[in-house]
Amino acid sequence: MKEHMRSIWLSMFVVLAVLVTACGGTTGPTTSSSTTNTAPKTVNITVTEFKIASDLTQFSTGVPYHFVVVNKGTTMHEVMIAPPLTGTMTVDDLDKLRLFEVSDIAAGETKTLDYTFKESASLGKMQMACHVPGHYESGMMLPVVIV
Ligand SMILES: [Cu+2]
Repeated sequence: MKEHMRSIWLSMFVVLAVLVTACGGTTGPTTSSSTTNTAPKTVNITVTEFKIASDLTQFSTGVPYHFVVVNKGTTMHEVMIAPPLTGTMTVDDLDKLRLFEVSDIAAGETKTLDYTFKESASLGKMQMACHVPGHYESGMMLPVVIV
């Protein structure tokens, strides 16, 4: 009888121990990996007359990016990611093809935007550009690649 009670207590302890480890094993790693996956990657862009500089020009699809655009120039600028302006294409046409636009960045101002690329683009297909009249023609563009 004494021996029988001991085995019951032992089996209850084993069941309890299994439950505790099962819970700890599933909740722990899941929460920590989800927080690291969603942290966006910061991209620093500087605009001046008449140049766009970015610390990153190759992007990956599915990765969240946090674009920080600083206007270190003396006039209003914008940054658009769109195909190159060619032939008879107008800026209005580009507005329909653009991936995103950070517009009306005043001199000395910083604007931010979060964006995740969905489609890849080889060299020559997409570029960062400022389409304030006359700026693109003066060289305010930077080719980008999306893989
Ligand atoms: Cu500009």
